[in-house]
Amino acid sequence: MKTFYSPLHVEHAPKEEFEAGRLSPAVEVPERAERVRRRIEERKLGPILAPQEFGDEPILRVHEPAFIQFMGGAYDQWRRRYPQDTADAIPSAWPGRGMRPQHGDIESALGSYAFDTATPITRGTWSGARAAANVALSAAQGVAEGEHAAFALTRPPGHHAAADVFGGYCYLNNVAIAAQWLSDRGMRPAILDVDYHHGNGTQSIFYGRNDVLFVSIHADPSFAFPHFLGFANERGEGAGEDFNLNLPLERHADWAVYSKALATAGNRIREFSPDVLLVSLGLDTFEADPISHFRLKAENYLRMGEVIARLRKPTLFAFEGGYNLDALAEITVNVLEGFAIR
Ligand code: FKS
Ligand code: ZN
Repeated sequence: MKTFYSPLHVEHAPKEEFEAGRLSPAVEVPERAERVRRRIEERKLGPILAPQEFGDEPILRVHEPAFIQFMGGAYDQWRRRYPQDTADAIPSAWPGRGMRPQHGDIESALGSYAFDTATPITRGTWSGARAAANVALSAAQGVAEGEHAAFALTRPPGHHAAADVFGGYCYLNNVAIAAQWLSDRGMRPAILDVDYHHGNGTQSIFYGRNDVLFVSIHADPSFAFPHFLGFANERGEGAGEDFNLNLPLERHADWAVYSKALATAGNRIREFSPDVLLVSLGLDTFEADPISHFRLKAENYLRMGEVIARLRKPTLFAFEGGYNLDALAEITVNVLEGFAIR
């Protein structure tokens, strides 16, 4: 299996996020993707390739032009506002109900475009986010040209980012951009999101459409981030009705619980009969993940790969969350090897 990877992600290195009432050390760090890359080399999974540059166009098929323009200049705007400081850009005020989103000033724009305080904009954020989109697009191109599978080692992740919203460590929705690119080339994509957190951004981007299926298995938003989307009764709207499937699980879901949801997801995907499958591959369902509560074990990820392989579709895996640095590389590659063996 080919892996696509760009070193530009290393320059996206948030130091801290505001979480649980305090500034705490960031968990979405460069080391995550670096460890996975090294493991792919060690296990000889296949070549690791640099992405091609796809330009703005495929990004603008998913994201709002004004949002892209803002993201491109946000760090410089922030530095001009706080020249004596080195802190990353984190919003501190939002347009609440009855107020009006504004974008003319860095503080108002941050609050209008962001949905949390965990997603700082640093000097290297924009180049890293764009590189991740190119990594996902390059993997999509590989699959479109006949590869049975490809791994996009995307960092920063993408599934929480909506058309004009960033948050949850995500700036550009890598998987949505790749899915739209494939759809624009005549393919019917299904997206399977296995991250612990609901892919609210991906859901919202495709919510009104029946040409892209979105299926997500995640911690119930009644107790888990992103809190405001991902409930079972969100089934799509208009033409998209019944083309969105949320499978929220209990706090401590283990493989017995998880594998049932995965089978349900698989049934819906088979029924949709896509030309291509995109997997938002979050590894924060692991039993020792520091920010999550599911209880999957390392070998369960081999099974996960096998179950996905049995769908027998050209498959693009895109890296999302997963924060246990000691296990992350092993469990990520387990999914890819489980898929390849099958
Ligand atoms: C819990 C606060 C949670 C933010 C969690 C973000 C999760 C991001 C992710 C992604 F794949 F996007 F990286 N804070 N008290 O894992 O879904
Ligand atoms: Zn997650």
